[in-house]
Amino acid sequence: MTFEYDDQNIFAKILRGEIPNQTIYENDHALAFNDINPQAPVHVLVIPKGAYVSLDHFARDASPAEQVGFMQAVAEVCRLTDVDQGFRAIANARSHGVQDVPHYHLHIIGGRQLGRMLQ
Ligand code: D5M
Repeated sequence: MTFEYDDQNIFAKILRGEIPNQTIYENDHALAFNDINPQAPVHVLVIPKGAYVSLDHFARDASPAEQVGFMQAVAEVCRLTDVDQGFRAIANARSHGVQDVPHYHLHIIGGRQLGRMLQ
């Protein structure tokens, strides 16, 4: 698998400051911001600052520091938002996964009772 990163994707533009975002948390390696089309009271996207297309790209090629920084951002999002009663984390990948934005992002969705996804 080769990963080709399109630096004109919308999250690359957010990282470059070309498009505004509602930031929840930021560190050296990751940015977390509100989804523009929220599916629940809490719907935050956590993205790495590096140029990774998808979860498998990030897991394969990101450095340990980037991976730790990303997971620290996930922890901070969970601390800063109302997900004490639970949440769902979703990473869509490529066409079968219905990924619209080709920069790896983890959806953190919560703040209400969610439906069962898998039977
Ligand atoms: O989901 C991509 C997600 O990205 C989708 O839930 C909308 C969100 N999105 C798109 N543009 C923006 C901006 N500008 N700000 C915040 N959120 C945005 P996917 O997993 O790729 O299908």
